[in-house]
Amino acid sequence: KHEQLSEPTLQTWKKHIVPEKNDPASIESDIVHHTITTLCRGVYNLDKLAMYQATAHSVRDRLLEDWNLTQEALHRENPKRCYYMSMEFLIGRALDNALHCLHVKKNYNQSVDNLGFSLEDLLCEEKDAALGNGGLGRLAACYMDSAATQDYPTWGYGLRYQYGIFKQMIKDGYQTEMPDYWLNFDNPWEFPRADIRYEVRFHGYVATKINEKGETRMTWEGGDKVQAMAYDVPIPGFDTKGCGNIRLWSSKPLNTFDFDSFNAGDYERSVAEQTAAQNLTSVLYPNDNHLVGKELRLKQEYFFVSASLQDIIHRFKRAKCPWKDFPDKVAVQMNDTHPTLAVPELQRILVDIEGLEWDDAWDIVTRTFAFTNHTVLPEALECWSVPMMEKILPRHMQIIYDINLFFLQKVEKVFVGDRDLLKRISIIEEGSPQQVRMAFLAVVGSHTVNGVAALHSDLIRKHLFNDFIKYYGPDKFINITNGITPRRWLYQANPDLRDLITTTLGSEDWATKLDLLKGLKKFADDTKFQSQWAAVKYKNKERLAFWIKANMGITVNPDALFDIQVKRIHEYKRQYMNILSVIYRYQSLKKMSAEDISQQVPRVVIFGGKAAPGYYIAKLVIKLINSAAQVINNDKSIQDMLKVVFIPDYNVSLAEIIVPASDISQHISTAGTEASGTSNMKFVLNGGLILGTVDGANIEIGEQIGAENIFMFGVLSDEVEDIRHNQKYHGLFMDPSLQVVIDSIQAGQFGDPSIFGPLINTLTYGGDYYLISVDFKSYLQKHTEVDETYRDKKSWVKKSIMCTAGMGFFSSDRAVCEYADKIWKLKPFKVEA
Ligand code: HBZ
Repeated sequence: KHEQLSEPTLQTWKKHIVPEKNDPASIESDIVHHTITTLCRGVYNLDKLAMYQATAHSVRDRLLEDWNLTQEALHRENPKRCYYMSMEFLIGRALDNALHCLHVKKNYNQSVDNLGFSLEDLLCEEKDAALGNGGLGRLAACYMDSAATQDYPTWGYGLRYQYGIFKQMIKDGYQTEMPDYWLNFDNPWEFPRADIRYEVRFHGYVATKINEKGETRMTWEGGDKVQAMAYDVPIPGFDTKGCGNIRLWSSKPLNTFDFDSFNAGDYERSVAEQTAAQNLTSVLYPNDNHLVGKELRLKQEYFFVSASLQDIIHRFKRAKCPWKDFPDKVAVQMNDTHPTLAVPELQRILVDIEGLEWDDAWDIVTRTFAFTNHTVLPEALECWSVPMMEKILPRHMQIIYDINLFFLQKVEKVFVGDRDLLKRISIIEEGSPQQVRMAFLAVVGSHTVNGVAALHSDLIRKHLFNDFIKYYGPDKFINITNGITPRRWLYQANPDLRDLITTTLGSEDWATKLDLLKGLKKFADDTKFQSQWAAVKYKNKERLAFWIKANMGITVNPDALFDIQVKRIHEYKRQYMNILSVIYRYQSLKKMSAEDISQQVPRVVIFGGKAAPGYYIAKLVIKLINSAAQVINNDKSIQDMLKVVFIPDYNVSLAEIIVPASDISQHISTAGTEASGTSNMKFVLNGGLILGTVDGANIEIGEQIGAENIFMFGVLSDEVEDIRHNQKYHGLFMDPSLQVVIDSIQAGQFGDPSIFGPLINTLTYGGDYYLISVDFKSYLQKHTEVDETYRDKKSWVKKSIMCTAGMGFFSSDRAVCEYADKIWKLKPFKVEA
C-alpha cells in the first residue's frame, strides 16, 4: 500500500515520473518504441494499422499522465463527484480528439510524416467506439467531453459491449446487418482493470435474517452470480490538465466451475454458465425509441447498475463519512430510465445490507438521484412485466412495491379519495401481467427530473408527468436544453472553418467559450469574409463529394445545393416524407422543358441512418429511398438537377465528414415527437441552414439565430392531437400533390410496387399517424423557398454566417454547467500540473 512506503522510496518513484516531451523527435522515438515493444513489430512488417496503433499508444501515454494526476488529486481531496449513468456512450474515434485536446497534432503530423506515413491516413484506421444507438448515446459522449474540459469531477458509467451498434450494408436497396467487430484488434483507448471486479446476482429468493443490531432484515440469497470487470476509458479535456473517465463494465464468469458436471463427463454443461455470463454484455440492443422488453436487456440494466453502485459505494466508504452525507459526496444522473433499477438497488443496499431504517435510506436515495427523460413516445417508455422482474430480481420487486405503497399513501393524504389519480400515478400499472413503469419509478426516486429542450420539458410537464406535478409541485421538473461539444463538431470536424473563425476572432478561445462566436456577426456583410466563408463550405462539399465518389461510385456536383437528412430511420422522423418530396421534385423536373430544367437549382439529397433490425416499415423507407435513387440518378433527361444518395452505415466518423458539408439539413419530425435533436445543432454550428418543423430544439435554434435564418413549416405540437382525432372521424384526405407521388409509386415507376404496399398503407389505412399528408403542402412550399433563397448566393452566405454566430448557447459546456449548478451542486475541481 502506498501509505506504507517510506519517504525515500516515494522520492524514487517521483524521480521517475517525468512528463512526456512533445517535440517531433521525442514523439518519433515514442512511436518507434511502441512499434517494437508494444506491438512487437519492426520496420520490415509495418502497415498502416500497426502504425496507427503505435501512434495511438504514444498519445495514450501522454493522456495517462493527466489521467493519473486527476485521479490522484480527486482521491486525495475527495470532492463531491457526479456519476453519469448511461447504457450508451457513442464516442466515435479517440485519436484525433486526443491530439487536439493535448495540442500536439501539429507535431504528430510532422513525426508521422518523418516516419513515412500520413497522420490523416492513420486516423482512418481507428474503429469507432459505437456503444450507442443515436442521440442519447452521443449526448452522453458530448457531456463527458464537456465535463472533462470544464474540470467537473464527473465519471461516466456504462457497459462495454463486445458488439456496438451493427454495421449497416445496403444490398439490392435493402438494409442488412453485420456484427460490429470493434474489439477484434487491440483497443488502445481502454484499460482493463482486472483488479476491479464485483459480483452481481440474479434470480434466487428472499429470506429474513437478524442483523448485528438484532433487527430483522430481508436478505437476497441463492440464484446465479456473474462478475463485472471494469474497463476505464480516459476522456481528455480540452486545454486542461484534467482528464475524465468512463468506466465500462464487462461481464465475466465467476471463477467457479461446475465440477460435478465436468466429472460426470458433461463438459459442455460445465462451461455453459461461463458462456452465459459472458453473453450478458455481448451486444448493444439496436433499438432507439422503442422498447423490446427482452429478459437479457433487463439483466444488462441491473448488471450495469449493480456494478456501478458497488464501485461508487466502495469509493465513498474509503473516506469514512456517515451515510447521511452520501448525497453530499455523490450525485447520480440517470440517462433516461435505463439505469432506474439503481433506485431500488441503493435502497436495498442501505436497508438490507447496511442496516439503515427505510425512511433514512429513502431520504439518501432521493437526494442522490436525478433523471433525464429523452422521449414522450409511448412505445419507447420502459415498462417491465412484474413476473419477469420477480423472477430475475425478487427482492427489488418487493422494494418497488414498497416504494409505490408509501408513495401512494402520501399522495392519498393530499388528494383524499381520488382513486383515478392513484391509478394513473401508480408505479405499478394494473393489467395482466402487471407492469413496472420505469419512468414513474425514476421520478419518485429522484430529486430533479429534466427534459432535453424547452418544448419537450413543457410537454412532459403537461402530459407524461402532469399528475406528479400536482403532488410534488412544479419545481422538481426543469428543462436543460441539450448541447454538443464544439471541439469534435467544429474544431476537429471542420478545420478550415476553425481556422477562419480563429483568424477572424483573433484567438481560439471560442472553442471553450462558444458564445464568442457572436463576434462573427459583424462580419456577416463583409464581402471578403463572405467569400472566405463560402470557399470553406465549398471545400467541405468537395470533400464529401469525393467520399461519395470513392465509396459509392456516384458523382455529385459540389455546386448543387446539398440537402442532408442523417439520423436513425424512424417513422416519427419522417424520412418517408422527405423521399416523397424528392419524388415530387423529380416529377416536376420531368414535366419541364430542357430549357426550364437547366434553370433549376441543382440538388443533391443525401440520406443516412440505421433502422432497428426488426423495424419493418423503417426498412421499407430505406428501400424506397434506394429505389428512387436508382431511377433518378440514371435519368439523363433531368440533366443532373437532382441526385439522391443513401450513405450506408452512418456513424460518428461519417458524421464528421457529412455535417460540415450541408447547405440545408432536415429535422422534420411530427411536431411534439422529437424531444430535442442534437444533429440539428451540429449542422447549424457548421453554417448549414435548417429545414425543420416546430419541434424539439429547432425552436430554440430559431430563437438564437433569428427566424429569418431558418426554414420552418408544419403544424404545431398542440394541434397534433386534434388533427389526429379529426382524421380518425372524418376519414383521410390526402393532399393532392402527395396523391400524385403515391400514384407514381403504385404505378411501378420505382420498381415492383407491391414491395411498398405496407409503407403506403401507413398513410391510408394506417391513419397517417405522423401527419405526412397534413404537412406535405407546406413542406413543398418551404422547399421552393429554399431554392429561391439559394439563388441569391450573397444572402445565403450571410445566413450561413449568422447560423454559426448564433450557436453559442448550444455548447454542451453550457448544458453541463447547468446540470452542475441546478442538479448536481457540483464545483469544478482544477488539477494543476
Ligand atoms: O435523445 C434521443 C431523442 O430522440 C432526441 O430527440 C434527443 O435529442 C436525444 C438526446 O436527448 N433519444 C434517443 O436517442 N434514444 C435512444 O437512443 C434509445 C435507446 C434505447 C432505448 C430507448 C431509446 O431503449
